[in-house]
Amino acid sequence: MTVESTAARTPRRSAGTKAGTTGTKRTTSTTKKATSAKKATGAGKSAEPALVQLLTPEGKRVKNAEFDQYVADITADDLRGLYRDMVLTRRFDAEATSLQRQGELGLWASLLGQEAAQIGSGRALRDDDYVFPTYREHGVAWCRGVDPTNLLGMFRGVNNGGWDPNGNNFHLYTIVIGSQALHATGYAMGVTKDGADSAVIAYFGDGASSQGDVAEAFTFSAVYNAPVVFFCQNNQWAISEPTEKQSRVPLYQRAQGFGFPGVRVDGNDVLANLAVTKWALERARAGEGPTLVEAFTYRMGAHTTSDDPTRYRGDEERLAWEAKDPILRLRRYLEASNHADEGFFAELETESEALGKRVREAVRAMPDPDHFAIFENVYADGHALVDEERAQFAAYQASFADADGGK
Ligand SMILES: Cc1ncc(C[n+]2csc(CCOP(=O)(O)OP(=O)(O)O)c2C)c(N)n1
Ligand SMILES: [Mg+2]
Repeated sequence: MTVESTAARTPRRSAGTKAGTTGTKRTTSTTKKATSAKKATGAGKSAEPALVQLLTPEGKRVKNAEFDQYVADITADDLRGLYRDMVLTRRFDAEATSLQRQGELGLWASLLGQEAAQIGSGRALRDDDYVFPTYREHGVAWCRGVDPTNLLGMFRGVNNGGWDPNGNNFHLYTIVIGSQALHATGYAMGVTKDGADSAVIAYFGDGASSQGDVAEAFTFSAVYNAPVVFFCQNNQWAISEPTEKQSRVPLYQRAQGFGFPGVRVDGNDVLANLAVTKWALERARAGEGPTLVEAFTYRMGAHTTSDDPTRYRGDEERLAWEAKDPILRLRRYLEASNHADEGFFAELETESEALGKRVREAVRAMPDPDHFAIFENVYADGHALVDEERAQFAAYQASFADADGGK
């Protein structure tokens, strides 16, 4: 396994901390692949946490005895596909940020820098798997086939979600930090009761890892051997709080105390994220229970468009992470291995611009909702209190008409 310290700020570690963790004992159908990969999460002697990496920041493919097998069948076409996914996701994200700045959206949470973690893990999923995202999983939504324009209604304030979760097995964005880890665990327990072999994945951040909901999800999923993957994007910041304020040990080691494996992957390496997530999903399908994946990455932009990161972090670490850009490293690999030519990159550029235009036009055309619609979905058969609130709201609305001379 290649171990590279990508930490711009090395997490504070307690003495004697080992990289990796113990696995679950309740292995029912351990495949050879899974057994061997589990070693990658085992105790290491190095002082730095182990980091699974298949592509270096320079775009060089490095061998990995445990995880290569999960991307062994990847074709040049697949690699170009991963690149395309990342480029289009970044373009969509940039458009959304601009739309917020132009007053078309109330807020936007950018995924800039986290494309590899999201596309790699998103492309590891099967259609029948179920995803529980935070509010930043635009790349995963893309992989699930959710139209990007549907992600923007909530941020424009014209709907409460914008897509049918069961249409793409992609749950609605969740703002209550960490709560979706419990939703995912409950869903995964249900999958087992149904006798299905699909898996569930819960996305959350480094900050969320401190939430009680996440700890409870870890406990329940371990005890009930639920087929769930906890995919933690450690982007180094929870708004203005650095990861050092979340944990005294590397986050992936948290899993050890709950009795399931944890692994740290280079979050900016799309191949490594694909391989590690496939491994974790395979474990879930094989009845081996939960896995914690810590994708070690970086939030290149602000927490949201309401945040100004220059108030709490310097340029130095951003520049260090820019050198590890996920898109650039795959481009370097594609070019060096002659898997893509200039024509491919030029065509993608045209496609990106077309996506930006489509998103812009779709957002501007979104109709304002009926202001009274919110009262319709509270109770199936209506309720006196809701009627009272509707009447109050109607009076409030009417007061504006009075102020405006009855217009
Ligand atoms: C239960 C709860 N507490 C606080 C907040 C406010 N809040 C919104 S985002 C955030 C930080 C989350 O950080 P992290 O989990 O690292 O995810 P990231 O935003 O970095 O992707 C907080 C505290 C919230 N939404 N929900
Ligand atoms: Mg974070």
